[in-house]
Amino acid sequence: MTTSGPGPGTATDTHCPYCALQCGMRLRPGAGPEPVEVLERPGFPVNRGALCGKGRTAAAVLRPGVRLTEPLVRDSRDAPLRPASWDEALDRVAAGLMAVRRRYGNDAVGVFGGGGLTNEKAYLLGKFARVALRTPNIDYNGRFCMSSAAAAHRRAFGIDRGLPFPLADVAGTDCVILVGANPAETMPPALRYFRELRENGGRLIVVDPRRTRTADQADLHLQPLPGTDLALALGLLHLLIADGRADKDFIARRTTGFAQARAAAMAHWPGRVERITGVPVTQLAAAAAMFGEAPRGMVLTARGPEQQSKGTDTVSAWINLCLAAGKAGRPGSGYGCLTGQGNGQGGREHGQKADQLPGYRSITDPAARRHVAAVWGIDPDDLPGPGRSAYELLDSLGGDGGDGSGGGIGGNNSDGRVRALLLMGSNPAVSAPRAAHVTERLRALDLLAVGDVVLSETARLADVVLPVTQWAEETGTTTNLEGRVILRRKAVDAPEGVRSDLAVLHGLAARLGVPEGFPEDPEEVFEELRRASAGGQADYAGISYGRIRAEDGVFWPCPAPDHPGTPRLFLDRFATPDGRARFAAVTHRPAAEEPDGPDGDYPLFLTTGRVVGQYQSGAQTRRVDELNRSAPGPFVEVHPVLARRLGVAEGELLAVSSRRGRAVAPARVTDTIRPDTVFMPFHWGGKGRANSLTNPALDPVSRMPEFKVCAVRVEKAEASAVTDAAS
Ligand SMILES: Nc1nc2c(c(=O)[nH]1)N[C@H]1C(S)=C(S)[C@@H](COP(=O)(O)OP(=O)(O)OC[C@H]3O[C@@H](n4cnc5c(=O)[nH]c(N)nc54)[C@H](O)[C@@H]3O)O[C@H]1N2
Ligand SMILES: Nc1nc2c(c(=O)[nH]1)N[C@H]1C(S)=C(S)[C@@H](COP(=O)(O)OP(=O)(O)OC[C@H]3O[C@@H](n4cnc5c(=O)[nH]c(N)nc54)[C@H](O)[C@@H]3O)O[C@H]1N2
Ligand code: SF4
Ligand SMILES: [Mo]
Repeated sequence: MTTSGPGPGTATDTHCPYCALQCGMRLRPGAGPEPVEVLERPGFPVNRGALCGKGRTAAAVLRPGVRLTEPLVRDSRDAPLRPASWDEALDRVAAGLMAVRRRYGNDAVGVFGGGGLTNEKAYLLGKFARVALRTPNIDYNGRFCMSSAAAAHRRAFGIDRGLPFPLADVAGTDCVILVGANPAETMPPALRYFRELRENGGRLIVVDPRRTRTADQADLHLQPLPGTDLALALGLLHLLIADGRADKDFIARRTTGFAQARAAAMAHWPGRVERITGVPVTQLAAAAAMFGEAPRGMVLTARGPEQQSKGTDTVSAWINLCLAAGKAGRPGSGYGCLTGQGNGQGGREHGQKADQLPGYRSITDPAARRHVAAVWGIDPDDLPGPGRSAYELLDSLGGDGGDGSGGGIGGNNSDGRVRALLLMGSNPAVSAPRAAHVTERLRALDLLAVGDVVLSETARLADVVLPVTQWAEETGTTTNLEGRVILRRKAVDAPEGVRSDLAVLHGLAARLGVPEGFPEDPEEVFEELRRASAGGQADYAGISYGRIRAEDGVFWPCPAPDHPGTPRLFLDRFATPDGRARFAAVTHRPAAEEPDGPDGDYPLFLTTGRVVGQYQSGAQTRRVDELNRSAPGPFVEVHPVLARRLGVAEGELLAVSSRRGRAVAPARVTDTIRPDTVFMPFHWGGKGRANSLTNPALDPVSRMPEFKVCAVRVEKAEASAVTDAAS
């Protein structure tokens, strides 16, 4: 169980710290300012040596001048952060958590995690919340990312794994519909498979309100209004059935619920769908024919259709289309979701989600509670129940304010508010919806403790900042978008003064009176995770560090050491009790907030997303010069027709206002976007923060906020407007 670094001069095979592709890379001790140099690792099958700019420059964030190297504490609310010893910092956090628990009850403390954390960290964080803090209130940023696709997956297939097949299978199918996904910017090395698909004679259909660099490569680009994917999918299903292309044999043998789904689709005839989506009937018919005629096919969704207040139903509608076409549970066919964060898949399996226990078990299932409690050595009755979802948790922070929509927790915390928060691996002051409100809530806490590698916008608000080790400085597993469990390996020692997240949890648990059960060694944590996951849906029991090293990763479920792992799911049966996939009878509904007409206060759609040069809240990538040169700051994409109406030229400042706030950023004039819609990337805080505008309307099933649709007003801003924009 060694986690120490390799000898001098040796190269270490590991993986990128950023997105869910988890590209393989090789690190060599660096000769320049960076402690390691990033090299290609052609042998890793997913990216085959290719890296995007973020991966290539990831070592820049390891530099001492860029990252945190000592704990910081604040002596009072208004005092500045100052350096402190680890003992002082951990004592402060433990005392603050204990004080709140004593005064208000266990459920007045909360934990917020991240989908970038390794499986070991995510697992131990969930255990820390339930065993050391005994609070139900833990959730994570994956709620903003994966939750709608996860809910729809489980509804249809009984299990949630982003891709039920290796990504390389994309190259060998006949037709792919890529819905609200822009891999040209978000996963560049994955584009290879879409290119190969077309070289092999397959077709690519892209659904996106913007003609992205991904859409440029498509055979057909459908450009719907934001928030109308549900109607679009129903319209395609309608046409597929009307054209006699439904696979009756597959439907009869392998599915249930078709009659109801069919009835719902029949109410979405092409003319109606054209009116809702803005996609012409001819294009709808072309797409339905292309997909229906293809012998094999896939639908892949990403955040476009998922980050909606109806994201779960929307994904269900796309799954319905696959099922009706007989394109699921067969080699070369299926529905998949392109998971986002580095460990977006594993992060949702091991218990940092409010309603889950390790192994993708439900926290309300008595058998699951018994199993996990036995591994943890506690009484099942002492395990808390489900807590609040991410936005509801953030909204409930602090002694007063918030919408108080949370609810569902007991204890003696009569007003149900969370007054102390431990946060690891997220930067919600930039990335949460309605971010000005969330920032105010974070400020209202009795204690905010943040573990991070850099001083993020959220860490700046903290009472205690804990500087932690990064990808190249530690060992741990992640699970990529294919469900492949892989090993990040330590390549270099961290600077003195920095500790691992696992060591932080170990130190805090000991101070909270739980000295056992929180090991600092990642492999020891993984061994426990294997046992906790055994028999669950995401079964890792047969996976070990040794096997991952030998096999370039192992696909879960893998219930035993001699089990080969499961690259392809559902070929014989779906993971439902009767083995059949379930259609969902879903119907279209409008977004929670729509433009209020040409003369209204908020006449335009705003949608948000990403650019290739920055990652998420930008906490890491905004510290890398090369990336800042390629993506220097926020912008507002506007169509030339709209720009003319606003009297604004390229580069001039625009003020964008919604019912929640205001943001100011330069115009980027382009005919690749619909004239009724503007787009902002969300990678920056300050005046150009897109999330000052976004709507925290939640999907009723997944509790996913509607990042992709809200109503705004756009005006030319005077330079003076910059100073009074929301900060
Ligand atoms: N460079 C970079 N790469 C990343 C990340 C990053 O921050 N930067 N983040 C990683 C993470 S965590 C994630 S989740 C993934 C996200 O990966 P993607 O989902 O590919 O990224 P987004 O840009 O959020 O959204 C994709 C597309 O959805 C479109 N869209 C907007 N509204 C709608 C709509 O209503 N319907 C449809 N059909 N489409 C719509 C947008 O125009 C955008 O082009 O990327 C991962 N990779
Ligand atoms: N408007 C809009 N908002 C969005 C989205 C959108 O499309 N539009 N997308 C949403 C999505 S899909 C996502 S995933 C979220 C992501 O948004 P965030 O949750 O803010 O994600 P990151 O910016 O990756 O923040 C991760 C933080 O953890 C730190 N960190 C990195 N590794 C570690 C580690 O090992 N340990 C610890 N303790 N810290 C670490 C990083 O430095 C960084 O500060 O944003 C959501 N917000
Ligand atoms: S595509 Fe994702 S995993 Fe690959 S190098 Fe870029 S950020 Fe890293
Ligand atoms: Mo994400």
